[in-house]
Amino acid sequence: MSSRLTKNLIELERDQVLSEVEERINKGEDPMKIFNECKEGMEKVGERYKNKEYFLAELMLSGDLFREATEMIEPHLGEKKTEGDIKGKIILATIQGDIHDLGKDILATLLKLEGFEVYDLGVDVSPDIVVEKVKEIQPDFLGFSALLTVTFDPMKEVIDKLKEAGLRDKLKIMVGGGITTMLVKDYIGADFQTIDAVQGVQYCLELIKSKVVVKARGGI
Ligand code: B12
Repeated sequence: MSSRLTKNLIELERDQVLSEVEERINKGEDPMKIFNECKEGMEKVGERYKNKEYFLAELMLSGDLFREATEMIEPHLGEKKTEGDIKGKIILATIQGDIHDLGKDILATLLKLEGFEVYDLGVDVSPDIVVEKVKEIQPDFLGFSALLTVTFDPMKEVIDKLKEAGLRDKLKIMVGGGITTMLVKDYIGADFQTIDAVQGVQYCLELIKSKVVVKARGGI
């Protein structure tokens, strides 16, 4: 059963959504729980759009409302680590043809809170720019956020070009976003897939931890 917050988001009841978020934040409730209820609402809005009950205008309103709600939630997610704690570098991008960025932005916030240095290339980014940035920044991770099926080939193109340049094995590649699956991960040649930003952060933390252990033991 969906919560009242989820239902109000589906119905695009802006005032009710924002006042409930504010109230629950002030009561000290887990911000990720509130966030996930909003996210569930967005999935349902997407279903209504698919079933032609909603149109582009409603999709846009839901995006704006979700952004407003997450802007209220974000400051309560935790303490940002200081510069000395930087754990690793990550490039994030929504690839060419896709302008969805709500999920990518929340992932960026969570990664920064854990002490990662995040290079967010934005939306509708061409494959060549991603490849250039990987060469320049030499990140530990590359994360694609994908909400449209048209992104699969350009994401694959980036990974193929990284292979050609001999850079593929120097970083781990994640793909996330509502429409992604393990099949998408395998098709584009990524290492990890999820539709949950927290799991993405967990994946990065675990790998960085094992890298530090290998280094401490005298490995690479
Ligand atoms: C809001 C929305 C919009 C907004 C986007 C606003 C914005 N600034 O992002 C607007 C109105 C602009 C929009 C436009 C369009 N949209 Co739209 N949109 C949505 C909707 C309803 C919600 C998406 C969303 O933000 N969800 C909330 C976030 C938080 O969830 P999320 O992105 O999945 O992210 C979470 C995780 O997946 C994870 N994550 C995300 N990225 C990553 C990356 C990594 C590395 C990791 C580890 C984790 C991770 O972290 C987040 C938190 O856990 C979806 C429905 C759906 N089911 O997703 C349709 C949907 C994605 N849109 C769709 C469509 C068709 C369109 C349009 C083509 C419509 C049109 N006719 O113009 C355009 C495309 C424009 C373009 N070129 O990109 C379709 C896509 C169908 C498909 N298979 O390709 C969907 C699925 C709706 C549907 N069911 O038909 N849309």
